[in-house]
Amino acid sequence: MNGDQKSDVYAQGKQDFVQHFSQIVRVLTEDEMGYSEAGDAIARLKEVLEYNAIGGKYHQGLTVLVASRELVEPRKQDADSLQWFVELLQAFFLVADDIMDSSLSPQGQIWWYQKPGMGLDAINDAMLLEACIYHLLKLYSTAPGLEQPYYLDLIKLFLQSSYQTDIGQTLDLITAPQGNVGLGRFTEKRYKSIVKYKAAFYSYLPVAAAIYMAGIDGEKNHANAKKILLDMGEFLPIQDDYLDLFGDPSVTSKVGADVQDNKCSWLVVQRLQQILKKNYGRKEAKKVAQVKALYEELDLPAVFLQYEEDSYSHSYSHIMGLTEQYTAPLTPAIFLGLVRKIYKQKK
Ligand code: GPP
Ligand code: MG
Ligand code: MG
Ligand code: MG
Repeated sequence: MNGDQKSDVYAQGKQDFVQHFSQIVRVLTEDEMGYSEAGDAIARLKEVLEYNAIGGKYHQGLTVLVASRELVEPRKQDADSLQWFVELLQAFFLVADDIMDSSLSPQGQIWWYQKPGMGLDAINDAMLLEACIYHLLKLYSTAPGLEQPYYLDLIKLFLQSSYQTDIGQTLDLITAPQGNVGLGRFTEKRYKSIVKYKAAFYSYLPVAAAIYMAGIDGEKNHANAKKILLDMGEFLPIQDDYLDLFGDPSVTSKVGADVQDNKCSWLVVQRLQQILKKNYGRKEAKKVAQVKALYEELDLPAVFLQYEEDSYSHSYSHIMGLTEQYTAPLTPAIFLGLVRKIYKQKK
């Protein structure tokens, strides 16, 4: 399938997809949990859904559609609804992510959390969006004629994907502490872990959902899909990091702030590596000085001192812990002497 054909499949599905949204809202708003007093909350939920789940690229939702078409066509109504479940998860992550990242909005647009008078209430709205997924799964799984064997698999899949994405968001946030710049954190290894958890597993979700819906059994299919998608899933966040600084806000509909937010972006990781590649392993004193300056900027001397400290205490307690097992002539003194000699050496 070439790129044009592929985007056609996405474009063709989009209209039906958007049209089906009203049904999702209807199902959610008609079900007032039997409590008419909850009406005001349901009205708020409708507003949250319409503001946050509509207007994006629907990439995740349409991927469910495209993947289901390639597999066995499941029951139409089910497939249509399910595509929206992944979009609801996306909407939940977006609302929460914008709060945590203090995202700036482009001209003429405001994010949900920025609405006047909103404040921290937006946190609850994000939670509502997430709860809708499981609420809908429950409603659909018990609706007469719609009971399907794969609902439990889907619940597990959504829970697992959310957990992994949450872990990824945690890594993303703790690697970008506010007001505490430390370029040393921005390693390729850390970057890979962040994107693996926050985005790569997430890109497996729509395809896995389609596989379950199509009733295709087997660990092997899931394992294969996961392998391919985890690899591919690394690209999207890299593109997102690039566009954060170099994208045109009128096209991307967002204003980047990764630099201001101290984020472990692909760009900073690349830049640090570039400096090393240019200067490392060269004889010129200037290049050596560049490497040293970078190391200082990365705070590596402090990293070393901390390592020395930790390693010393580790060896020390290890030796002391084993004391009882020693028999002469192998006394702890031999090891302690050695430990004291090698640590804190100045040459
Ligand atoms: C957040 O990264 C990305 C995720 C949590 C993956 C789930 C999908 C979403 C689109 C939220 P980010 O903070 O760099 O995203 P953005 O640049 O869109 O704020
Ligand atoms: Mg963000
Ligand atoms: Mg973020
Ligand atoms: Mg980003």
